[in-house]
Amino acid sequence: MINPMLTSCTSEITLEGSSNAHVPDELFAGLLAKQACISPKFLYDALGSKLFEAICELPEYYPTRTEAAIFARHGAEIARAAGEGCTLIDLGAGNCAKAASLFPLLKPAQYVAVDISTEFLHEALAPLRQRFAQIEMEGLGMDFSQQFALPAQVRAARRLFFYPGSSIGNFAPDDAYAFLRRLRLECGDDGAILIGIDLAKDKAVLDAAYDDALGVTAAFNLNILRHVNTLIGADFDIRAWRHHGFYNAARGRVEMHLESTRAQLVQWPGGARRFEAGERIHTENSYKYQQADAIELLERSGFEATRVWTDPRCPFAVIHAQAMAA
Ligand code: AVJ
Repeated sequence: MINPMLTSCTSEITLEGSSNAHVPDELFAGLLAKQACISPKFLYDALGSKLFEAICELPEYYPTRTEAAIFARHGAEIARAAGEGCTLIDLGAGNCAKAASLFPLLKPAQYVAVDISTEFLHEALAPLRQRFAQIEMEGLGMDFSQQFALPAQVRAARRLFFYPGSSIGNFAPDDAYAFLRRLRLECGDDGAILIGIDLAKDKAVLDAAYDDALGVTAAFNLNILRHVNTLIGADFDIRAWRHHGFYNAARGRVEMHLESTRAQLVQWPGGARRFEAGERIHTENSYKYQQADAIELLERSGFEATRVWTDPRCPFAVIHAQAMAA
């Protein structure tokens, strides 16, 4: 059952609005909106990043496994498309495992791992520096969903933006376009993107992937409230909320919500919000694309698809696209 009122709320990662320093403002605005929402980027504190890692191990959660199989199967072709010696910029690097799996074939000159979950990122990067001593490495703890400027130590030549896992799905299509335009501006005419995009599929498969039997996705979603408690000193009672994750076929996206199981007041220094029993907080959208639409979106953004790799058993696309001369 979908409450159409909820869909007006933006739980996508938005491009406008506050910078990192204004995180609380962004949270207050979402919590006080008629249809309450929390940006999915707040799913990723140190525990949230670990819970997402656990999600990637679940039998129901197909994207990570499907994409990894594409990398394993077509790694040599991917490396040929990208070329050795690029500046590999990993957006939402997390545990850095996906990029690391490509290092032996891709042989990047520099690896730049970017993630909002700073502590988790630096823990992941340390062993990689040992294992791949010949690759120059940078870890950037930042929110790249906002306007971002890459620091001077990031090489300018042959930038390859690596955006795997269908993280692009967290943006509404218009914001995805704006985000990709920014990437196009951040790489020169010799730049490219290697992106993983989840494709629309059977509702039953999607529902199970975002509401798994073990309840790991539920814990991941509920953890956002713990994180918000830490960020703004709120007093969310985690036990009074219930996870929902389902495919909204009409909107072409998976949605995650948290439902209040009773009437309650949530307070934080300087504010409060009353929630009725059954009222929901929208925490994530995960858009699922048609392959042709994904390619068209990249082309409108200034990237020409050079290769597309898919999995015949599970619709998911890995696309290498070259910057088109401006
Ligand atoms: C990291 C945004 C790609 O949308 O599938 C996993 C996050 N949410 N389970 C996704 C997520 C619930 C994931 N992305």
